[in-house]
Amino acid sequence: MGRFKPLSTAPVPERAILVGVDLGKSEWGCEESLAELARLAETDGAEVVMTLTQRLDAPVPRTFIGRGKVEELCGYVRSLSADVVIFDDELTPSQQANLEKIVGEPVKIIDRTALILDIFGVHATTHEGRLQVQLAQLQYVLPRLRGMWSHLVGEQTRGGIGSRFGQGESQLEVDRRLVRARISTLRRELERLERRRGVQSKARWDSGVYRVALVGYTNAGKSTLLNRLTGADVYVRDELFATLDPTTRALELDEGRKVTITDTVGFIQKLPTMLVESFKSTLAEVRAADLILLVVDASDPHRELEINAVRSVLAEIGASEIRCVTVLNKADLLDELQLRDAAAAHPDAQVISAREGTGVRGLLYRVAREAAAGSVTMSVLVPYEKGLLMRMVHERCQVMRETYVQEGLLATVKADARMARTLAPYEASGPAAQQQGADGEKDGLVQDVDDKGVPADE
Ligand SMILES: Nc1nc2c(ncn2[C@@H]2O[C@H](COP(=O)(O)OP(=O)(O)OP(=O)(O)O)[C@@H](O)[C@H]2O)c(=O)[nH]1
Ligand SMILES: [Mg+2]
Repeated sequence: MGRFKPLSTAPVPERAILVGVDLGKSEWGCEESLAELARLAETDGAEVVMTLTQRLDAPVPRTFIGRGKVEELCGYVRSLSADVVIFDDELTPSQQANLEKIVGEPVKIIDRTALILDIFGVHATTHEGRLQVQLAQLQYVLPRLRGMWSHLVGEQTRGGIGSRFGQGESQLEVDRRLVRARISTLRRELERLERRRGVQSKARWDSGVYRVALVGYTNAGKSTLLNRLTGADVYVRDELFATLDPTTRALELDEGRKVTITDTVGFIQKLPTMLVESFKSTLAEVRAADLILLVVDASDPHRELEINAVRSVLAEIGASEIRCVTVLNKADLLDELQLRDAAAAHPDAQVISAREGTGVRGLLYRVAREAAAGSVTMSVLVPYEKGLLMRMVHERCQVMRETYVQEGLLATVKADARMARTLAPYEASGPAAQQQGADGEKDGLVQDVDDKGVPADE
């Protein structure tokens, strides 16, 4: 009977030792950064069994940490039966190889970057997201290729791989070539997808609509806010990098204007450069925004550091010029004094709780104000056959008064710069427009701006 007892399929968490080096340079203390690394490790399904730190002026070239520390590490790996050692900073390929040799198989030596790449691999759900992660993983792997990563490249390389070390130079060269080839294929495929998306968004009726992007440190509550604002159903979890793929939803403001709002990948300190590079198309959503809502977990003790980390990624992706409003989220976790402090540190911020819904109306009002800023008031006469344009007037402008006259829709609107350009050819300066201003209200033709604003012909 016992012979066919099924094996347990529940994954056993890998036992991880975390290693941090305090170089005395970073804004983030070594302890804080390691605490975050521990959360990343747990998100990736590991169990942290110990943390080791060392104070150094500069990393040791051969092994990153000093010789004595390496010995100490080896001791802990044995006594705690660790499966993996995770360094908080990026190791060079040779440091990684040297450490692996000293600590010995089958213990894996990885760094923060590899860990983040692993989490991304699990959380990417769209085709494009997966390709982006794969590209970043292969770029990470290429200089570290010693045989053990080749399974990532595809079936064709599996046969030749024996052990991790001591394989022939030629096989390694073959592997490298395959990885490089795969990298260029992925790049081409991503470019193709990006082009196609560009074409699609040009064709979409809402291109040119005011765009809001939710940006923030991972776990700040971006997806919760999107869900709250639009009734979307984006994955929310108390884990890091819960969301990778961008989700965009339309949102109608009280004054009738439609905006789109996009939730996307969270940022983190020491965000691997190759990830920023590979996620170009995802991050393009941020760059294309008219307004960034920088969502902050106001209850996090590292709030200010997180804001700085987000700002520096924004600068890195060329988005620092975009209008940005800070949103202090999770206000429900703060007491009155803390709330006052947070608001004093960010006097221009909107304070909300995405989970409870408090402050969300104020936030929407703020978005409406931002969207209206820089708008111009103009009178337009849109012919009846321009159905799409009429719809745009209702959904993207604030309509102050409107009259249906013989030639079409005569309206006085507040339009943002983009809409003003679109509407310029239809600007009404003739007597009809002036008439509207003079007696529109009297003749009863002025209609209230209705909520939907969608003409019946669409
Ligand atoms: N108490 C409280 N918790 C919140 C609030 N907003 C979000 N959370 C919680 O914070 C955690 C992270 O929320 P998400 O919305 O997934 O955060 P995110 O910014 O999308 O995170 P990533 O996708 O991982 O970058 C979840 O457990 C949420 O329930 C809030 O206003 N108050
Ligand atoms: Mg999210």
